[in-house]
Amino acid sequence: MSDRVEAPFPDDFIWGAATASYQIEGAVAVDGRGPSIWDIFSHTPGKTVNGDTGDVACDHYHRWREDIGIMRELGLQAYRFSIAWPRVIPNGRGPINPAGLDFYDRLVDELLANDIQPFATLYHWDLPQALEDEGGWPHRQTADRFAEYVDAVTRRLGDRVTHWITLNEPWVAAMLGYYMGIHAPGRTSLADGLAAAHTLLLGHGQAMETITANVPAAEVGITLNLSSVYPGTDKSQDVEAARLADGTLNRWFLDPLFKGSYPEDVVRAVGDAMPEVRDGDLNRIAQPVNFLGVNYYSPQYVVRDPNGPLGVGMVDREGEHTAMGWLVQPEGLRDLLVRLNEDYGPALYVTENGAAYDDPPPTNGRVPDPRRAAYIHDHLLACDEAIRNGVPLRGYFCWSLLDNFEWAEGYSKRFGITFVDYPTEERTIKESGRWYRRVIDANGVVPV
Ligand code: IFM
Repeated sequence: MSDRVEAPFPDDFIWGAATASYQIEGAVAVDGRGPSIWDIFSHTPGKTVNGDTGDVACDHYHRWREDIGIMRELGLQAYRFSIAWPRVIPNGRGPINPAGLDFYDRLVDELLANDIQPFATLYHWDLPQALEDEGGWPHRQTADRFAEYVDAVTRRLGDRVTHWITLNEPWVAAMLGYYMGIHAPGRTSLADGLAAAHTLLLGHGQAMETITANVPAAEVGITLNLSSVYPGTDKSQDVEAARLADGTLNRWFLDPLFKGSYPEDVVRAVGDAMPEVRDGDLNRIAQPVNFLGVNYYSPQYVVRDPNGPLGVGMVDREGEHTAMGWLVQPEGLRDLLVRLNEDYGPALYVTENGAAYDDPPPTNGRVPDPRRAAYIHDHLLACDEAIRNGVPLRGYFCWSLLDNFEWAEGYSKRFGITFVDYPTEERTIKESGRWYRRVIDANGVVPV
């Protein structure tokens, strides 16, 4: 019996799921991989919940065939994964490690043999530690090192991978890593955070040039963590605070990428912490992309708070929250997609969306996770609304294919549509995954 379709999606819409190298691969010292900032950070006492590290993670480095089998069972049309820079250039500069590239070569071949389109992300936060020792992302030359690495990867895989994402969530890499200190490498300077963000954007621009030279037919984009930012009250000071918060989270990246300038209001607010921007940088950053990747989880409600960063504070709202404590609000995704189309206009993919919940372990091969299925269901209806409002949304990737290493939260938070029993590495597709398969088969939203 075929499903009742609540919202049909366009015929060429792409359905996928996403992961990232350090979160799933494990095998951190295998086949010549060098250490990344996350190896060092996660091994530093007190930095992750339970002292968890990515040493083994989902052992995807050894179980990738089985994981492609799961993708097939889910009916995925595309798989977004990231490539680990320290596998490819273990010291961040200098010789390429062929064994590191071989791993992704095999993965891509097997994906294609199974009719699953690879979407490769080139940087999902695992900077080689050797480059952090030279100054890390705040150091301008790191963009050159990134372009060298991108050159090596795209020469090897560019004959088969057509969709490339330069960076995942540069806001998180820069701000949580260099300003708030809660992600690797754990620095706590606003100036370092902003300098890191600028080098990341510059690296994106240089990578765009490299990829288009090596793979002229490639579709290339960048993925940002974006949100709809609303004032917590209608007081003018909170409306202003929300505008500034939108500036630091969204416009700080969107404006340079799509308008070739940093937003003036935020430039004023950060004052002396503003990084050096050289002539030509913004032109390089603003080269046209083929698409923008949107990672959306939750909206933000903002008030003026004299003690918060730049005078901004967050407030919470009543309603459903995930295990991360994040408010569930699908309208935030609809508003965001509509706004991106109105203000910037690129083709869009939702490259991440999903939820952590405290799932029970499998019983008789089943993991009931109705709240996750409901979360994805409601966010897909929000995507449908956006499409009906003229938004050029091309695809949706749920986060995540597998439960995995959730950064500072370690293994305590499960985002997968597939359950991973870490002691045995056994995988079980959750009920949300079985439901997602029905969505893909129907090419539209079906009841949970
Ligand atoms: O797990 C992360 C992912 O690496 C980047 N985007 C958000 C996810 C959930 O926190």
